[in-house]
Amino acid sequence: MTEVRSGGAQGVPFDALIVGAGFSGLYQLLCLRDRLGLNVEILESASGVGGTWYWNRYPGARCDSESHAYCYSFSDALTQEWEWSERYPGQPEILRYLDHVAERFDLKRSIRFDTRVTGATYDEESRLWEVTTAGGERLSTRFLVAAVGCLSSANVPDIPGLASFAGRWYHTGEWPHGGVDFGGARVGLVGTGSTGIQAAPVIAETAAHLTVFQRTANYSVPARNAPLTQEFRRYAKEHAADIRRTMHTSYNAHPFLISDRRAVDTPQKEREAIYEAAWAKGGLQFRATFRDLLSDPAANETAATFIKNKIREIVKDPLTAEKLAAIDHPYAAKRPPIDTGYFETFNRDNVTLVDVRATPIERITPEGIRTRDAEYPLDIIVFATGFDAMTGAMLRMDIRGRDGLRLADAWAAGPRNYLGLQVAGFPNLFMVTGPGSPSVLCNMPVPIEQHVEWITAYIDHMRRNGLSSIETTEAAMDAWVAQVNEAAAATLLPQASHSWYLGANVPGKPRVFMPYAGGMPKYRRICADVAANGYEGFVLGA
Ligand code: FAD
Ligand code: N01
Repeated sequence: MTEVRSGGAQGVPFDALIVGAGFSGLYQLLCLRDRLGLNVEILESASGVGGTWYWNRYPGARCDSESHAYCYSFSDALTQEWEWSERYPGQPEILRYLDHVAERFDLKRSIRFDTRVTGATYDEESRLWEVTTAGGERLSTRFLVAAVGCLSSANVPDIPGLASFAGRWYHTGEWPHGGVDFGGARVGLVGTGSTGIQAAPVIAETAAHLTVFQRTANYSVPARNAPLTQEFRRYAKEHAADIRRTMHTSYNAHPFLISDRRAVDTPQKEREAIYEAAWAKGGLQFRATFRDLLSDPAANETAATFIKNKIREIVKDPLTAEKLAAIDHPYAAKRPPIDTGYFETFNRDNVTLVDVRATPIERITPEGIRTRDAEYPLDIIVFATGFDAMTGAMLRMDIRGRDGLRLADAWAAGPRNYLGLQVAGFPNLFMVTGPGSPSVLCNMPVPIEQHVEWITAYIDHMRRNGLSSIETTEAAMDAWVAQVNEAAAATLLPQASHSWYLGANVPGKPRVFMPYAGGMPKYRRICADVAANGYEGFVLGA
């Protein structure tokens, strides 16, 4: 292992600082420290590694990528030695996995925990970033890698009266480590995205009463989670290379491909049978049943109708069923949840659904939540209200680039960038899976590994060529933003007008479709070509 020379403390600048110790930051550290031999550390606000899986400890939290794909693939030894227990492991198991990775590769000695980065300023003369932390540290570094997560900035809605609430309230993305006891409590759950849909069935098991406040009805397909059989585990290990190849070929980087069939060309009976089989199998494969689901409204309608009919079959009370099935956007135009008994939960006597689009929440009172036409007394409120996605964590740091340019100003009209990796005016600052990259539309470990390896190769290239700064250009950003918009426009994704892909869930946030929807294989090729062509779109400085 490379000897790490001391950085920062003696005034020696770091070669690189990484912000964040989730999937992205851990691998970035390994690459820069152990493969390139750089003097590098991670700054992490949490007290441990894991990122998403450190923070999201809410009841029911688990992944919706299958376990054999929701992990790193860079180390064959790691793949062979780690045993997943379930098709979709829960948060504690994924956190154990990331902790294992950190221990196995001896990463923790290079991580400063409980260290929140509050600012980063680029110094033109020294070509260094000066990074400041909430604890008052000032550290300088040549490269700054923001591995801050696309879904790491909790979005607590600004509902009047929250401070007056006499009970307890929690955001799912900042869940207490000791857990929350719902026993005998009247619980209000606000939000029916992937998180609310996972949490509701589990909370309902112990709460005296659960009231689900739904603003936008949502699709969900059963996860059909189950323990992994010995046979499947053996298969996944023996075929790890094939699985990796499939993930690298697949549009969403999952270990399965989207079918070549079109829903609109498939006879109705056959189409229904395909949906039934996918429903029975469970999981995100449902989205892969036909290749036109996300491009042709008529095709999408067939999937949407199938799921809405399933909701009506499952939910016994017709009024509740209608509220749950009153979905106003195409299937999968918002990130499609998968669930374990979500719709069935509304058949319980202790669960009520409140449609807060019809009767909006007016305020939170000391006793509970008041909508336009009723008051709901509550002991606990759970906000499953999502995140200031893709840009929130970047903008919560006060980042200032060349000539004092604030990132917040550069992104006032939306997160302009090149390849989701860099922003003009911010030399030597990289984002891992930033806006403008396919990231959140994928099984994320795959785009994370691709970005980290690309950034590593780039930094290596610079060092070998004696270069000290790299920065993208306005022209490269304009061209890339046009490509991102074009890719989105070719899909139905922008049609979910309230989705976080568009920033619509955060009041005042610019409405821009943020991820690159052209697919991971195409994006990978674009990045490889950029590198092969002498890092086109970047200006390299001596
Ligand atoms: P994160 O895991 O978010 O880590 C970012 C880290 O940066 C955090 O630890 C944070 O504390 C730290 N940080 C941020 N700002 C600062 C700062 N200013 N100073 C210091 N530290 C900072 N993706 C999938 O592909 N499949 C799934 O099944 C899946 N399930 C998910 C379930 C949930 C509940 C959520 C919320 C997301 C899920 N995702 C899933 C997306 C998930 O975020 C990614 O898969 C992945 O974990 C992201 O890793 P990351 O390292 O990029 O970011
Ligand atoms: O957040 P969301 P999430 N009043 O933004 C509602 C990943 N993830 O945490 O749609 C009332 O999707 C909001 O309503 P609306 C995955 O990528 C994965 O659930 O804005 N309601 C919506 O219903 C996912 O997409 C898993 O009208 C309010 C909900 O809150 C991403 O994380 C599990 C409101 C927020 O849904 C985010 O998911 C969990 C208000 N003021 C998360 N404000 C897996 O299974 C917001 N809402 C892998």
